[in-house]
Amino acid sequence: MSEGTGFHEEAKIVESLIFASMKKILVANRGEIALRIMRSAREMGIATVAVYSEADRSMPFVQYADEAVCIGPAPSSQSYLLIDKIIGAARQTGADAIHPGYGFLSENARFAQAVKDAGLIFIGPSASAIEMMGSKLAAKQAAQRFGVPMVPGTETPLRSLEEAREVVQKTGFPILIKASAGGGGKGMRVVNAPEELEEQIRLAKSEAMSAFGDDAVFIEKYVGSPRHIEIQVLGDQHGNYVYLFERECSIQRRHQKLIEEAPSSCLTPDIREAMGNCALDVARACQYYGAGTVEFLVDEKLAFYFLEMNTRLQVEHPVTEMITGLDLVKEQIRVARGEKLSFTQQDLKINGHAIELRVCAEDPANNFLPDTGTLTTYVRPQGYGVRVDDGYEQGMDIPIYYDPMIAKLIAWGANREEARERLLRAIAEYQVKGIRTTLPFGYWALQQPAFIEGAFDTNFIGKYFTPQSLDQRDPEAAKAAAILAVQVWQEQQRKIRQQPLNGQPKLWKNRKLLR
Ligand code: MV4
Repeated sequence: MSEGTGFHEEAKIVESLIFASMKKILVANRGEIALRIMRSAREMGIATVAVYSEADRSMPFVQYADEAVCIGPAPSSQSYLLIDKIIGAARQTGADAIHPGYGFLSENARFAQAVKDAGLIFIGPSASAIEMMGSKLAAKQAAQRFGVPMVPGTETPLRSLEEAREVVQKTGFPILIKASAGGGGKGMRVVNAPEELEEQIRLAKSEAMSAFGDDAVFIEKYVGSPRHIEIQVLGDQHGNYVYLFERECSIQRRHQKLIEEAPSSCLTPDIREAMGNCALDVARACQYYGAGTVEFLVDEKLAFYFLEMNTRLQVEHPVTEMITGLDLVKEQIRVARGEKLSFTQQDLKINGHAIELRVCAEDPANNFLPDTGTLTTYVRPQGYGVRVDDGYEQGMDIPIYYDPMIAKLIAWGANREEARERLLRAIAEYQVKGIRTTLPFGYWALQQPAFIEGAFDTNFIGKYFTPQSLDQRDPEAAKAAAILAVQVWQEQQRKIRQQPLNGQPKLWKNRKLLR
């Protein structure tokens, strides 16, 4: 054995003594993200456990896992949200860590703590960081201590109508009333005039109380046509941090993102760096570790304001992976094991451009109404720069119990235009029959002049999209198709005329053309 190999072996032994051992990960999630996590674990030589509901028995993520445990009936309140059942499954299978994915229990501080108390590793931030960022007011107070820019408004729970009137004196109308326990657009109310203020505060507080069991609300000046840009951050348990640039997420409908891209077409290197450093300040403020996302609003003048921090791996993380070359799930696992980040900010650079379309079982022609049924045809696009993260196979039913997202289609390109053209090509090659999806919406959106120019904000869909948008073909494409049709017809006529006039016409020769 060479000296080098010997050293490597020793290093491995030392590593196993220093770092928490992680031989088996339970994935407390379903669908595409469960598969996504298991694939990275497998590459790292870590075994995987799936937990699944009775509705998910035959799902690919259950097949893929090394072991699988049924944790209850289809409704998530009786399966994927049951902390005790999930920790029980980890004990039963001898898993030493739990990855929560996104949604479900991923941002539940009690779950993170319960996992830790059971002697297991939670692959995510500490329970205290989740809790702090779960309170939008606590998050704003922490960010304020680091001088992170925020929308003018309040950073403490609104105590009286008088206080509200004073704040509004300074901000002017319109304002937003937001629930501290809300987030992601939940529990937000716009107030346009002073006479609405009292009533809207009352409604906001009672709504927040019944939705979250916490009636704390605060005021922010309403930013009219913002862009939604978020910064991906990564921290280890030794106080090292990096930001992995931004994701542009402005193309959304009712707080449901539909198209995300990295990098944003509107940021300059200076603003990108300033936002990145602010995001790291927010992460430091709650001693964050693992992967997290800091959300900002960006106005027309490119002024940016901290909104909130998401303490989970996000749906749209692949666009960041495509432009940085990192595997975010592997990084999460390494950090959870106690390893130090193996790179610094200087090592990171943006390589090309990536755009993601969420493929949801929704009918874009009918107000994006969720559609259920059987995937009678399901053929994925392939080729250079195309990535499909999905969780179903042809012939499967899409259950009604869970999120309607069935796949994420991601295209990478050397630049934004190549990524856009590649995503269009991939959408055209994606064959889905049996359920309606957001694929036609994506095909439309990517061809809009505002999208091509990168000149859009969170009002993109409201401003440009109507159900008729999906019928209207590109006029140029329609013209080209008409010309081609005439040419084909003329060619056929010419061949028909060439047939012998008497005797049996040799139609078989032109069978394909004449049919
Ligand atoms: C705002 C805003 C305008 N002004 N705050 C919605 C999600 C939540 N994270 C915060 N949200 C907003 N906060 C102020 N002061 C507009 C939104 C908003 C929005 C933000 C990001 C992406 C899409 C959005 C759609 C509508 C409203």
